[in-house]
Amino acid sequence: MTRFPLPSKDTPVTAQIIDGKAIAARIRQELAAQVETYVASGGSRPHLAAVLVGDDPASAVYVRNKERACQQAGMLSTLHRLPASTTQEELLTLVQQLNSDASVHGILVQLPLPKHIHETSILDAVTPLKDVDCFHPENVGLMVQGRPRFLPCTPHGCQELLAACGAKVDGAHAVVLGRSEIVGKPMAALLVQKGDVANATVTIAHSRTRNLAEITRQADILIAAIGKPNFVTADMIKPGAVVIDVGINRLNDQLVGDVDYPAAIDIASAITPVPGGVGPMTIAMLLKNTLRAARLQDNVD
Ligand code: L34
Repeated sequence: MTRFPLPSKDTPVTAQIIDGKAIAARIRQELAAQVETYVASGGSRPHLAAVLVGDDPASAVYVRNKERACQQAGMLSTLHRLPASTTQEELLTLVQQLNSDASVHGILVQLPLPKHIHETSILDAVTPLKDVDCFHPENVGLMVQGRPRFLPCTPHGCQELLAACGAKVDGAHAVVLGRSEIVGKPMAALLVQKGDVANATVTIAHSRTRNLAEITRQADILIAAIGKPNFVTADMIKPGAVVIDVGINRLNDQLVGDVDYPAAIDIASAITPVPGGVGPMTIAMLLKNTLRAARLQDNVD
């Protein structure tokens, strides 16, 4: 009889690497086809207006990636580049101008904004039907109530990655590490909902959580979005867990996630790399929302 070694502490299994770059490329290809079908049937060609204030080099890379992805999917994109010295009033005027421009379907104000600008005031000014980030309180409310107009890009991208790797989310314990408005809070809201890639038991943990490792060790699904390089160490991961690393940190000229990847790879059953994991999915989900925004403005949906 042939005996196969069972996975144990002594025989580490290497995790499945969840290829976000490839999954995002496939989704973008499907979107490109949907755009052509939509335009051929008389719909508007989706148009994203991106606003980049200041000269944060990372933001410039992300916005450039977004623009390129739009164009590759047959969507229009316009970049509004403003100096770091832009006043809140000037930025507000631009947002209002984009709100009333019928040729623009989606508005993206790249974060972070310079410190002298009140972020919430700007984001609240984006008209809800063009809010492709799903940051407006009306859209967050609709999403939390399970009747979304848009889905938030990064959390939705994480959900797509969980679906793609075949993670069993239904009934699982998902621990979301981080409580930001852009990732942690909406991520938890999506995972706890009734539906596909959802129905999880969700814990939100954060910088003030007591006995953090004890909690993360209970996670069947661990979403790391705390913004600290290599924060999640081996002892914080349950063997066989699915680990989604949302962090993008620059450490000694290298991109690293929130998870100590080399250590985690021998413990998790599946894990996203950084780069090439969640980042590309955020962009693919933004494109999805931009097509949806065009449909909303065309009064198709
Ligand atoms: N308004 N601001 C708004 N919406 C967003 O959804 C974002 N976010 C975050 C920062 N500010 C935002 C992004 O777009 C983070 N983020 C983002 C998007 C894309 C990528 C990373 C972060 C990305 O493309 N990452 C690549 C590596 C890029 C590189 O080389 O630096 C990756 O493979 O992870």
